Amino acid sequence: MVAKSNKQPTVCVIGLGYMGLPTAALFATHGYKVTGYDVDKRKIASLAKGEVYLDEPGLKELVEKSLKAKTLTPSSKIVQSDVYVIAVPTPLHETAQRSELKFVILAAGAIAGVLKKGDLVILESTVPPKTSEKMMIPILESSGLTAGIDFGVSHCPERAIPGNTMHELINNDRVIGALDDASAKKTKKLYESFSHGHIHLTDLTTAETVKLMENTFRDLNIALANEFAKISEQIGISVWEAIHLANHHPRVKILQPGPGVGGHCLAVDPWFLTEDSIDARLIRAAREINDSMPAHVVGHAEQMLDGINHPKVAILGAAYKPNVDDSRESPSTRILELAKKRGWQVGVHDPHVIHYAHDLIPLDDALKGADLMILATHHDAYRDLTPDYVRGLMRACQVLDTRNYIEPEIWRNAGFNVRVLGRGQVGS
Ligand code: SAJ
Repeated sequence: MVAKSNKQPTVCVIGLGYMGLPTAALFATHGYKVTGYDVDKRKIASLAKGEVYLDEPGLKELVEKSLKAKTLTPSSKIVQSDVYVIAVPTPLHETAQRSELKFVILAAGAIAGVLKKGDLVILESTVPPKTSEKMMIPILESSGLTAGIDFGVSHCPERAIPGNTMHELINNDRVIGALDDASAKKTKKLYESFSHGHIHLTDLTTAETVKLMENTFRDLNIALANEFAKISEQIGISVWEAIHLANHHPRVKILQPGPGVGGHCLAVDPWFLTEDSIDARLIRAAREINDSMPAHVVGHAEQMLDGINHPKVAILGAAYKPNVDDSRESPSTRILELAKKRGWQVGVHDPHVIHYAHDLIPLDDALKGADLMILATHHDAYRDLTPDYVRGLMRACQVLDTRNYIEPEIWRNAGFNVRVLGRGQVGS
């Protein structure tokens, strides 16, 4: 049984990344004293100066407010608190299609060092089923305390979409998996402080699985759209029009094809769900289809560049989706690597991304002398690109649109060779 107290518990959020910082700021503006911990000292130093390093609508204001009110304290060490919220990355393993849980292990180990009776540990990071029960609780119990008797444990996976994080954190329903009723009650009370969504209670392992199922559902639906795109190219129709028409059926909601699925979630979570399963053929096939899309795009590019000596390609967009600064698992990176492998000169531009594994250059430099412009990410900033402007910079006037973003007829009438992914009738 977790000890009862009327005092507002203090909260320590471990990991101030895409979800940790927004969550810390929400607790800190809804009645809790929060310590925000991160291993990255630069993040802590930025926050201490009042600088917010994430580009999420509404986040800056909340962080500034809580820093000013001193309800959020950035810290380079885990401070003893009543509640610990683990929001660390859970990436794919470097060498296998399975989870890398070292950051959760480190966080749980550090918490075990300061854990006391009556505390609550909430895992927010996305993890494979049974991680809380089989991995996290034993580490926490190395403190000498017993889960469910001395301290509470719950899993409250975040379900907000990057680019609209604050709105979704506040308004989406929440699923809380808890070890026991006391943990469930305490966790619900915490999240109710800022959440307008319904809070659904379940056990730890179900909550872990629900989160993975949600992202797998989306990944699978996008794989279907991508397979439809490839088939439509062969048939000679536009997949975009076909999907639009099919979606008028009351029970059909096909997602959009594209150059592949990026980001830290959809490209990763289905592997977490299947890592110990022998019965997951469909999920694995969907992952493979989505992972095949960058090569499919480069195949189109290869045909369009046929006969051009020392081709130069401009890739527009390094982020994994429009209007965000996140390039993790971005299909653009894979397109870039495959293009370089073919010996093409490549210039990449992105108006939002700041930290990228490759060079980013100004738009004009990327387009200057290029033989093909690949629109990889449909940022709003690219809306204003006109054929007249682009023609003045490029060597060969060719566009490959992977997002059905441009008006092909306008560009064709201006003398461009245009291909749109999934549009079979158009082409070279
Ligand atoms: N994409 C397509 N076609 C589509 C939709 C998306 O190709 O029709 C691509 C995007 O371009 C991008 C990738 O999929 O490369 C993922 O983007 P996304 O916007 O679908 O999702 P994420 O990864 O930004 O956020 C997802 C969300 N999950 C679901 O919608 C089920 C979010 O709610 C989760 O909180 C997040 O994963 C997470 O953190 O798990």
